[in-house]
Amino acid sequence: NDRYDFKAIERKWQQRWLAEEPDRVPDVPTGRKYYVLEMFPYPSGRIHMGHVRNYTIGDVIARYKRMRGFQVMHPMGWDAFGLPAENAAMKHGTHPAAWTQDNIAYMRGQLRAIGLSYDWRRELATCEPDYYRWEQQLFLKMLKEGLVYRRETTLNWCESCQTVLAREQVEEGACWRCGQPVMPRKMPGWFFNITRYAGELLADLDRLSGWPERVVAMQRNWIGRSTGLSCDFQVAGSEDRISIFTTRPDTIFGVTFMSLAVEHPLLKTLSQGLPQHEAVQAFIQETMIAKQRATPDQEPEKRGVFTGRYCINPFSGEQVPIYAANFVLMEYGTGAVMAVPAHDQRDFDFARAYGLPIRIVIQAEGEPLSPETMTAASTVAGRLVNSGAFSGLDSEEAKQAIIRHAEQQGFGRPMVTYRLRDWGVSRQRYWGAPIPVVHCPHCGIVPVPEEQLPVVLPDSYQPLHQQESFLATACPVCGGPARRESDTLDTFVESSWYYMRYLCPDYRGGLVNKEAAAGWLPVDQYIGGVEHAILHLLYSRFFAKMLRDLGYVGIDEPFTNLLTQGMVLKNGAKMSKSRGNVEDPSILIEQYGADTVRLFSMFAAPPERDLDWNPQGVEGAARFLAKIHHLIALNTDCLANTAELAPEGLDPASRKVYRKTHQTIHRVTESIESNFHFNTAIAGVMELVNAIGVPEEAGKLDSAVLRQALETVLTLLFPMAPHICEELWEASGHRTRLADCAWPDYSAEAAREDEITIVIQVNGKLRGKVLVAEGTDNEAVQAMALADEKIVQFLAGKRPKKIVVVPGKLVNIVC
Ligand code: ANZ
Ligand code: ZN
Repeated sequence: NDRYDFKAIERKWQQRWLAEEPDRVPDVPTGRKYYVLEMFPYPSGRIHMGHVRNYTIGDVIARYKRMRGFQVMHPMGWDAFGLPAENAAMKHGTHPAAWTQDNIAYMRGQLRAIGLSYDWRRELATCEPDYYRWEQQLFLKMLKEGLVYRRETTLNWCESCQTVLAREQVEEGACWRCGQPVMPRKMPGWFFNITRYAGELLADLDRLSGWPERVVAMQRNWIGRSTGLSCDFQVAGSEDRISIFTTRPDTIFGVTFMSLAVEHPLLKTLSQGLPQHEAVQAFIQETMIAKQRATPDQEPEKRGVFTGRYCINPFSGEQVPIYAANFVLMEYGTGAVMAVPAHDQRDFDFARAYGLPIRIVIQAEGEPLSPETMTAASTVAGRLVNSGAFSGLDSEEAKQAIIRHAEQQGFGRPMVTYRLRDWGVSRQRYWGAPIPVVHCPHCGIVPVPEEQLPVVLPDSYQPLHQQESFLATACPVCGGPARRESDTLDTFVESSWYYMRYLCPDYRGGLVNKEAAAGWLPVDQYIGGVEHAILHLLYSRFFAKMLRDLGYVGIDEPFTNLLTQGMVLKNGAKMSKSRGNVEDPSILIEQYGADTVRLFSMFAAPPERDLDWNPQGVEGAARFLAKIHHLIALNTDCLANTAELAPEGLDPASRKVYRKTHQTIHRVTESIESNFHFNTAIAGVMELVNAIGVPEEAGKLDSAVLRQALETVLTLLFPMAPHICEELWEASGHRTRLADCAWPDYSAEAAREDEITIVIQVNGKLRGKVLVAEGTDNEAVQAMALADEKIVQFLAGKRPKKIVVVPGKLVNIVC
């Protein structure tokens, strides 16, 4: 089993594919369509094993579906904007555009070396003005529709660098570059109104039966729907009202104080003229700074300050003190919380810390609760106590009754809130798509006229707010001096619609050609890492719905099926630069060939599982391909022989191979169709190769049977190892490409095992017979014998002492 010359073979086929473009498809499909898409890479410099695995999975599916008669859309491109390009620019003084283009050129070569069957004519890079101009056009349309708006946000600001920092650029509260402390700074920013779609984004999760349940659950959780009551508390001695949102209206008689987010607008004036005012303002300031420094998983110690004012519980008429508190979020509900320390843990902690009263209003069965002895809030359901006319109701009934009462009295209403926030898309960075608006001192915010699109990034790679020549412009409305917007768009915007642009990369009439979209969308199979389970997928779903409503596309959901592939590990640890355990795909391909690398990564684990990279496994895959090469090389004559296969009268050895061939087609097809388990598919082909036997002896088999078996091996293996299979197919005299052949059908008749008669004896005497498939194992034969009607009658409930099975002949039951 010498290694075959994989280099020459792979070079030859890759050159042909490049020249002949066999995988090109039209912008509007002309047959049964299938759209398979892999998450496009960030052009970071080199591809890694995770990419190889992701793209090979997609490629195997694409090649398989083509053989199944589908017209397959299988594109590739580059998610080309983003921070690393700017960092590289700073470090090496190369322009982000040049750095990105160089990386793309290099990585494109790496992808070609894997033998991926893309329609390369559809390749796109999101940093090209020809891509982002359509995004800018859409932005203007969204502006018109109220789907994008501008408001103040708090950002991380480094005073010494005069720049906004991304979360990942803040290290322990300090700027990653100069080490100076980062300060919060209010600035206007642009937001996409994704919350308008919160309800639909949530409801349609039920339709995504082709997605991993885990991903659906993560999305559901992220959207986070809550239902409850919004209710107004009047500030004592004032006309001001505080609206709260609660999911527990049943606890409203247990309110002992009110907590406001530090950003709550009332806090500016609430304590004016009172001795508390200064302390409140200081607390607000402090908390805002601390919030900026906190990492998302840090839960800060609960702190607050009394405002000196009270508000009135509309149900009880009771006055409770108003606090500013650091754990209330302005972005959720109404930014105000009616605090019920007896039944909410955060309120409990706060009440204990500040000596506030705790009043029990829900009593569960069992031991009566007491505020003095409680060590934690009681959050279970029960009966209402101390709750006026509502006392005695159980908590679920009470929720409804209390909402109804508030509605009737006009101080409350049912309310649904979502945890999902509007999508802040402003980035104060250079390497992104410019936001196409102009700020005019007279006319305000003015959209850039469509015929002036794209607003192209200037050549100089400073942040746009520092580039006077970019900023200075004339107002499109009044012609007076105006300033361009200096923010660029979050790169997640580009990746929310790239799968549409692939369909018509040269289309000049808009973001997507409607006919192409109608023909190809939705994506039938999307494949990528689970790290994108939330944001990228949610944003893409939002875009699909929004573009549907804007009349671009006719789909509700972008991705019918989703496969989240597992990680590539080495000795159980994630491959990463910091661990120094990275396998470079290019070196592996150089050493073993693309087919081997592909085969190994498909064989070592099913796609959704983690894959452990091990050298023996790669060697094994290489040996297997070498064996096939050898087997076919020794039997090319047989492949050229066109004699008909006559199943009757085959010699036993040929009959076995004939049967195994059909069984293998069946098994491989099932493994792919049910859940893309290419590992079991490959194992099936390996068994068939074993069944054919030693290559030198294979010639003894019926030649039509051998031909069918060998052709089956090549066909079934083609999606995983396309170069060698195509080469051997051609070498054995075929004129058509293997890629153009149909996936084989199997014959159930041919796959059926021969049946043989097994004699059943009890204590050495013949008592019955069973028919079993040849090759059935002893245990199964024994079970069938014991289940045989005659034997059951004969044994009449007696337990056998011993059972002897003579394979292929008899079962003797001793009792
Ligand atoms: C009173 C109450 C009593 C509450 C009780 C809970 C238990 P979910 O389920 O996550 O939606 N809340 C409301 N707005 C808030 C905000 N902006 N920041 C922090 N907390 C806020 O949570 C809803 C509950 O979280 C609301 O119900 C409110 O506290 C609090 F025994 O109101 B609850
Ligand atoms: Zn103007």
